[in-house]
Amino acid sequence: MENLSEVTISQAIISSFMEKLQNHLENDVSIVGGGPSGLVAAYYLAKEGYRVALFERKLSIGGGMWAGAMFFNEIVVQEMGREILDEFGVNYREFKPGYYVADAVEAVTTIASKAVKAGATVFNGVTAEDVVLKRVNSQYRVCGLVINWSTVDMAHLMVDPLVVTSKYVIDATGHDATVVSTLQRKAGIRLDTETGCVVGEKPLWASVGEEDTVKNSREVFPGIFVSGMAANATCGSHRMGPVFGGMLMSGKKVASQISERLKQ
Ligand code: 48F
Repeated sequence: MENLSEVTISQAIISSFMEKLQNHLENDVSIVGGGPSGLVAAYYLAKEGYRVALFERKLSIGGGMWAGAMFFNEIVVQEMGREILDEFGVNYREFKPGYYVADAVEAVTTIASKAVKAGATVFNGVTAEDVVLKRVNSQYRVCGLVINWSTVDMAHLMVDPLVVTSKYVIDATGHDATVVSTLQRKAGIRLDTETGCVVGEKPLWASVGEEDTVKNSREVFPGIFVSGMAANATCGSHRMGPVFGGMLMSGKKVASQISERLKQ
């Protein structure tokens, strides 16, 4: 029998996690939300060599993609987005012309694995509770995230958070658009939307929702981009239900927009 030291096991975990966290106190891109759009964005940005941290408040990443629809764990991807399934190596089959189905568990695990192997670091069980806002060249700009253990919030404990800085932040938090919703409540903040605030999502309309989720994936305040369902909630478009091409394309689009900025 091997003589295992319990203390060494603990030391390994603590020192390795601390190193990971220290390495991500200053990021090129901090992504909030590990659903499909956040994971895809993480993959493309990490692949280009940027320092990317993804914060997910739940224990598991994958967001709304795990369960397909009503726990029928299959996802539908239309023509838009098929190239991303190909690029990630997710298997799918054609159900009818233009409608492809994939196993939801394979889709999540493959996309997540590719993102992590490309170099993105995932911090699960961590909630982004606010943003860091600074005046840069006489303009306010989001410069990072205020983070805390999700368990602190769940237990209603008063524990001060930590802060990570970031050149860009992506709100990929799904229907609730939690990061920009928090930002818009601050005095003097006006988002780049029709109302200056989070407009709110409209009822389900698959084709319009899907097109808009890509269109609306953009910077809505200096330093912060929205992607996926958070983009439609922020800009006031429709939800789309269990079709995922738009989510995947949205993550790719914000990654490319941010990459262009980082190169400037
Ligand atoms: O909702 P979600 O999967 O986001 P998405 O990428 O994809 C939407 C689809 O899954 C589906 C849909 C497509 O037909 O409409 O809903 O837009 O994942 C969002 C993730 O963000 C996490 C949340 O737990 C979920 O896993 N999240 C939300 N707020 C925070 C957060 C926060 N403040 N801090 C950290 N994580």
